[in-house]
Amino acid sequence: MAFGNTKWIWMNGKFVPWHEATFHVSAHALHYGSGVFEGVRCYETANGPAVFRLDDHLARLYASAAVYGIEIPAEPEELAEATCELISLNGFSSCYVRHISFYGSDSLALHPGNCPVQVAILAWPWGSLLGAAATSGVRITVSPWLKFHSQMMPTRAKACGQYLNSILAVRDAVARGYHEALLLNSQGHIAEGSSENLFVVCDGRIFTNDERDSILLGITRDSVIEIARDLGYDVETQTLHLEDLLNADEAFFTGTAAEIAPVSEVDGKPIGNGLAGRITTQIRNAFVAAVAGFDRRYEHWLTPVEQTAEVVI
Ligand code: PPE
Repeated sequence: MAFGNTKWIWMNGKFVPWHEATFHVSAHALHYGSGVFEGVRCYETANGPAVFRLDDHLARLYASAAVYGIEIPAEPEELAEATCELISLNGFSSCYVRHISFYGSDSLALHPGNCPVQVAILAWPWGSLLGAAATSGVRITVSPWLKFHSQMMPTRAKACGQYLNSILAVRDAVARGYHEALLLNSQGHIAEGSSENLFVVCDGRIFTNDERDSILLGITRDSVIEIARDLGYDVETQTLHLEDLLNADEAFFTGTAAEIAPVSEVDGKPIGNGLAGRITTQIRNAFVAAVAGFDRRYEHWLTPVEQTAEVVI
């Protein structure tokens, strides 16, 4: 399993051993994807592990939940505290964290009615989603699947069932020998990767799209915009056309799981010189410094994980 040596899971207010963290097969979310989640990273810093932009991720979790009427049975402060305790109990110095809240078991009518809302947190060590391609360059393909329009399902919400669209796209891309898919939206403009936002660099200026093009508003995207501006770059949000990407000097993906990954080619056509670009590398280095606590300007993005002594079950 990819989950390594995770010992503890936090579930509905309690820490439970990995093998006991189960829900019933009649859970509403299993059948209909009626849940919301977050992916967060915890990084090693000189002062111990620290969670990157935890409050912003939790704010998005509650906003996603509100869209689907999911009343998370815990306060954000409780989830924040549980996240840090979970990381500490598992003894991780860095890891990926998944918060999930969903409709459990009561009825399988589509209207979730009285299905109890469940909430859980998992943590496990996870390197960059795109592996070696995150350094050498990600080879992407324009997906035959379109990103759903935000009037069909709100793309700002990070909801479980919405990811079937991404799964179709990434499975197709990998089956055709690419690392990742790029989804266009119903207007034919660039939306995003299956699990990343896209930036393009042209003549020293940086461009990315926004919610008007049916994307998830990524927290890494937001961090990169701030970091790039602090580095003195002009960052503009506007609709991106496929030609903008094909003619770009550089392009890169951003996401919690993928972090910052240069896009080296699109359907076999190299972007720029087909290597990680200079500006991409500069932003990536600044991001790495920020998450590791080396840059005081971004310290407020880090929630330190205190050492927890024991589990109270
Ligand atoms: N778009 C999509 C569709 C998306 O799923 C993500 C994150 C992003 C953009 C970037 O958002 P942010 O992580 O806040 O910068 N995808 C998460 C889960 C996907 C996966 O595990 O793969 C993630 O990166 O954790």
